[in-house]
Amino acid sequence: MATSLKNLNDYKKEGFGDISEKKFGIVVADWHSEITDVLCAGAIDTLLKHGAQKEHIFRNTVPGSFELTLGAQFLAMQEEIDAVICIGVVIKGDTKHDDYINHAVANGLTNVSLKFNKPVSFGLVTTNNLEQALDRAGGKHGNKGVEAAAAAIHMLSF
Ligand code: DLZ
Repeated sequence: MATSLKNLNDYKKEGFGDISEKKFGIVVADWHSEITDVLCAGAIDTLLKHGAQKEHIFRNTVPGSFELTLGAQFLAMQEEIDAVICIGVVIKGDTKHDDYINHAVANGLTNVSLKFNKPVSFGLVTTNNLEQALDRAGGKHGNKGVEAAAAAIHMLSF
């Protein structure tokens, strides 16, 4: 659970390097798009707030979170892309689909990041219900898209 100490929404701009020449690929899952759109807007706002140029942000969609990995790979393999931000929402249902998707995405994005030596951030909101997801998309637990963008920016200054 996000806490006041761990919530990256509060990251300070001074902690990051100059990203004005950096290029960002964003992959957004269409599944639960009413929420992923808000997360993506939070990510883009954060990049702009920290000095990225609008023309340097490339937003792409994939059908569902399971496809985030391949989408991330398509972007990460492009030399001009410096970091990739992945956004999705997986809500628990009657079956274990969420487990399979979440693990696949976590492992997949880790592999892409290591394979291409680029930040690939995990903006996957994984919740038990819709309310918890909304709480993390501009609600009481902040906006996880903001956090995913902040993590990518931070890693670029590593
Ligand atoms: C199939 C499926 C289900 C049941 N739930 C979600 C979800 O909560 N969030 C999400 O992003 N995607 C879901 N999907 C779609 C899969 O991620 C994937 O797009 C399909 O299985 C096709 O490969």
